[in-house]
Amino acid sequence: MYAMTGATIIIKLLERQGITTIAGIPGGANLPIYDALFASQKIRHVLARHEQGAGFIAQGIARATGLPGVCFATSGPGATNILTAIADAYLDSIPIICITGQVPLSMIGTDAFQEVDTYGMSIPVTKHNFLVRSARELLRVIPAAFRIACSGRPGPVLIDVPKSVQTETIDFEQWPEPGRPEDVVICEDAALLRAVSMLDESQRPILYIGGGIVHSGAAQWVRKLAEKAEIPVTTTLMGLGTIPVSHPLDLGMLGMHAARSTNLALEECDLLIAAGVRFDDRATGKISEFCPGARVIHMDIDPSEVDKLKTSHIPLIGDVGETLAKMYPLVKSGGRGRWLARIRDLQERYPLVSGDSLSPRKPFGLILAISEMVERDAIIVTDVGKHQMWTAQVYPFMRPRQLLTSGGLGTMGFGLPAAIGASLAFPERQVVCFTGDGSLQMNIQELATAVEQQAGVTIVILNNGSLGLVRQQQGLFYERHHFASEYQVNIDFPAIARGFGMQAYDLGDGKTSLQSLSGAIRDPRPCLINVPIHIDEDVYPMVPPGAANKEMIGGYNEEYV
Ligand SMILES: Cc1ncc(C[n+]2csc(CCOP(=O)(O)OP(=O)(O)O)c2C)c(N)n1
Ligand SMILES: [Mg+2]
Repeated sequence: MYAMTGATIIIKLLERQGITTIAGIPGGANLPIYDALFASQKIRHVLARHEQGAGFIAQGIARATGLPGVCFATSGPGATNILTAIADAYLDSIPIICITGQVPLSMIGTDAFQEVDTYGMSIPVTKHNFLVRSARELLRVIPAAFRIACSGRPGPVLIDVPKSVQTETIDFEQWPEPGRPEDVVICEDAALLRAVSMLDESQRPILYIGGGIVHSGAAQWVRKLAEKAEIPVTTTLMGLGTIPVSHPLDLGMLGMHAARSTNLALEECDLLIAAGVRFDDRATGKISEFCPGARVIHMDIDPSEVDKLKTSHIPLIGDVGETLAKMYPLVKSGGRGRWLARIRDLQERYPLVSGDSLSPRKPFGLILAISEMVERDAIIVTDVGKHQMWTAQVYPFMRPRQLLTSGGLGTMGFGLPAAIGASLAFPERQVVCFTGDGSLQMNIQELATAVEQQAGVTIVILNNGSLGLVRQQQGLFYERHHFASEYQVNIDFPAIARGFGMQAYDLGDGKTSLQSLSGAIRDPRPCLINVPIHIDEDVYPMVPPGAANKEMIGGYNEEYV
């Protein structure tokens, strides 16, 4: 027989789930949970400097490992601050568990100090959420939260725990089993066989793969199927790394900032095998004109994704890894030499990188030079903006979970705390965060957390003195009205980083060279490198928002560059 408070039950259940790191910030409404955490020998607490930082640290852990990350916030402002990180996890299907403090049950609905309706506000941005009404409920709710976060299509779960529930003591006989993912759903055989013959008939198929492949651990099956049936593979931003960049069948990213050859190949394909993707507008452009001549096979674990934006000829609802594995032995091998030759021809005609873009003072050259300085198992994190797209375009990603980036929500401020989370999960690996001067300022306070935790992150600022991606759109579509997108103050980021206790370097100081920093990048302590980038360096090619992918502008062989 056990007698325990709700707060202690929470911490013990988290320990039983195997949780070893929690990021958060304490406050009045979650102090009992913090007091129980104080007594834990198994869980390390990471004190973030803003709850959004805590949420993204938990996400960094979850994205790097595939296992759920946990974060804590107090009621009211703590909860509202963490909501952005939860919404971000929701759009990218990342399993995190967020436990918020709430005012005591008797005060709910009275506009008590630091009371907001966290449950209500989190409904649209969580996979599931709970408002716990008794300590006993925790024995059911906490394992259920983990099961839900990790089963099927993963996602964030929020548990709001009133302070009176945290302090309530109950007796109970037995601990519940930890929450584990449910068995995966397998697609129907009849549909699978139809998909196999559709593929066998196709002359110009393309595999279009995304984050679902990463979540299901299906990268090896993508590769095997692609190699056997000679299918070129394009990935979304979330899918980068699932097929190595060096692979001859890799087409890179599709969509708004894809290589021209990739979008043109999609125009010509006769069969689109969409696997673990959701036809996001950044990938498809104007959906009615996406892959105009193609039949569509759509594989996804989440039935609500099928036919949501693009009607499929054959939906295959189930775990994508299982679906691809079942398909692999059944499909005909080879026979698509002409299609592969056509694609090589497009790629030669429209290279993404060429000429002076390889100078290390230019974005592509800088990113490629850094990729050669870091170890192969380094984890790459980005923020949101031009620097994110340049990284997605040219970094040689070789494995799933190598790139951590905010895809669906596109949240500036994601990079630094997510990089800290990744480093906490894999302390022996190098973690490089490519950020922008705008994005870094959204969660710059987490520099303190990185120093305090001695997280081995290298922060590389591509500093163009502007909200670059916004400024680019103003240049192209708003008559060059560069309004509210150019910073008037030149910030000395290295001085700020040093103020937080971090090593810092400036490639703009006239004496520091990138090559001289290889020791600093390898150093396990956190460091920051400021790299001046010309304000007019833009990201090309680009599909104008709302246009069809074939209407992309810029890139080599075009008047824009
Ligand atoms: C929280 C948030 N606010 C606003 C935006 C809109 N936005 C997208 S990119 C961008 C500019 C990013 O600037 P910076 O981080 O310096 O990157 P750059 O594009 O200059 O490389 C803005 C404001 C956003 N994505 N996220
Ligand atoms: Mg910028």
